Amino acid sequence: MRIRLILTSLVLLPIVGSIGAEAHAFLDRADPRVGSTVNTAPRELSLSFTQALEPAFSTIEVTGPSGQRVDEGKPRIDGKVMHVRLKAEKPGTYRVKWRVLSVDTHATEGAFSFKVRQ
Ligand SMILES: [Cu+2]
Repeated sequence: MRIRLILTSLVLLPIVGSIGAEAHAFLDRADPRVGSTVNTAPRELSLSFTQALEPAFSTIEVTGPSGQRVDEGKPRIDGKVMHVRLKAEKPGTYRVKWRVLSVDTHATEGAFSFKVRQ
């Protein structure tokens, strides 16, 4: 009986785990879009997540073509959306690294890039 209970919980664990994973804050869309090429250097970046964020524990780092940080000031968080102002920089590849805490207290992180056309 006891062994059977343990076995049952082992089988159930991965299922519970995957249900929890769906509730995390994952990146839903970004503006500029993930992997896109835009004509002019954006003055603001916004990331939309699948869940509301905890502003105090959600961070973003954006580096420009020269490798310097171009995010300016603290990100503004409005529910599921994070906005950050960007310093104008030259054309090239911009890299975005985000780490957020959703209201369900789960942390997620990710990175992507976009390009500004020459
Ligand atoms: Cu979660």
